[in-house]
Amino acid sequence: MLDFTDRATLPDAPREFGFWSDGSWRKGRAMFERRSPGHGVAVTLTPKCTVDDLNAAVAAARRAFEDRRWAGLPGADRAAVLLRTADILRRRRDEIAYWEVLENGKPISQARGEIDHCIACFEVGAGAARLLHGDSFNSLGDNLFGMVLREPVGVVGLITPWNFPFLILCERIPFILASGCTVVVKPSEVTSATTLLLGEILSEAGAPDGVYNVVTGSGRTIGQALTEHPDVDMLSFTGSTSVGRSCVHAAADSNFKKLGLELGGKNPIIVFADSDLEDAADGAAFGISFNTGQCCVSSSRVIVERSVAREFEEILAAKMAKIVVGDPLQTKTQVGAITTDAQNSIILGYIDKGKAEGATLVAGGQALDLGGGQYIVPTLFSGVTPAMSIARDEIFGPVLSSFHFDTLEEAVSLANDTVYGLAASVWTKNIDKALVVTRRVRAGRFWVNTIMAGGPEMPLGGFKQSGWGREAGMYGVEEYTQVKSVHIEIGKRAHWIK
Ligand code: TXE
Repeated sequence: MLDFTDRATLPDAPREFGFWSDGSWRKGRAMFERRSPGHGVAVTLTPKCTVDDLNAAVAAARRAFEDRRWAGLPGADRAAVLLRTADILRRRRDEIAYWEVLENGKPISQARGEIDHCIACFEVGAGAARLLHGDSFNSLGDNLFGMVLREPVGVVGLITPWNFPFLILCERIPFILASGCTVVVKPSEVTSATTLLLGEILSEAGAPDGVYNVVTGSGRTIGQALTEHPDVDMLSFTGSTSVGRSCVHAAADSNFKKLGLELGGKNPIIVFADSDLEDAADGAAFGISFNTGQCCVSSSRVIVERSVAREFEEILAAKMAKIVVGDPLQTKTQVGAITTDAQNSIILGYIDKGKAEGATLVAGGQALDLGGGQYIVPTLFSGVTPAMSIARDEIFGPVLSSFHFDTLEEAVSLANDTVYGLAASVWTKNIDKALVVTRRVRAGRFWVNTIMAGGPEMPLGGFKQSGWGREAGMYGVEEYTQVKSVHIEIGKRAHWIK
């Protein structure tokens, strides 16, 4: 029996999972072995599904949608399933966090906090299921009454990445299910375990068979086939901008499925001289180190007023040096392992490029060898100029670039000097500056004197090349609906042919 508490240890052998389709576990014909990025040992085996497995899952989701076993329920009944799911997640919190740590490499205390957030997502989703409604028009004259119905889009395909396997899933699933849609999920091949576990949890909570299905496997085969599937009505994709672009092509070339996209970010954090510099430095250190910077809303560019730049960077570097990097199963760890070998090489490559392009390394910069895992110390570069690759590209690792500005105009222009627009923050004690910057920076999520705060009541999503649409809250559930205009004649209709 595995122990999921603070004394958690590695499993003796990798745990084997099936895939989840039409309400039950199915056996995979070939398996993918996942090694813990923090420990280097095999921890899970998940199926390499075939396109036939995917087609069967889509067919199950289609049946479950068309016979109205889910969409036909009162919102209160869907809400009850979502609330029971939240209860089961509360009970199984430490176990889900454990598998998340072993496949992803994130620290156990962070993973547990994420599951708490997921529980909140299901509770907010339950509220959304009951509150979802359309509109009416009582202004069309005495002979006509108009209603706008919100109807579920249908079968949704959901493709998720490896950085927040369960959190990103739970920022979408409760809202997809609240709308009455059914879903086929394709998680990242390296972090599929917790997405699979949600199948049996939703089933225990009372979700009918076929409402939630998971097919595991590679992006190139299963992911691509899902994006091209003619019987999928909508696709929600979170991942790289390049695969996001291929989703747009696949949708156009198949059935014009509706798309929701959450893609990359290169998020600015603007620090004015009148801010509390300790607070801002703490926010910047957290913003770049949380989830080892493998986070779409990581604040990877700090834009600091020149008059305090040196002082600020000293405070920030001192804080970054105190961050506890290490074994993700230890509760004191703040920064765990880099999730994949490929990502580890990408991040180290950018650290080399930063040095080669002439930026000054102020903190970190080195990889750590901690007994079989792959770790990178949170890194700060100063003297970064807008043309450098560390200034422009989404590194997706704990590498922060510092820029300096003299005027508010310059700060806003540096902040907006990116193809992305996912998140941003500003630090100042001056309300006028805070509001001007909030209005002028183009980003879907914005924080003033804080960072990464918020809950599933608030919408998530990006401007510019960071994506299309919004997830979570009432905005999120509405994305999974389409509106129908209904016109009702009152009394006798005037005849066209007299
Ligand atoms: O992402 P991919 P990767 C960025 C980050 C990172 C880079 C590459 O910069 O360095 O992307 O990461 C599935 N059709 N982000 O390669 O490939 C894949 O199996 C359909 C930012 O892991 O986009 C997985 O389930 N699906 C991002 C999902 O897409 C395909 C989070 C994401 O993988 C597919 C992750 C295809 N052709 C990476 N190819 C963020 N901003 O949150 C792959 N997939």
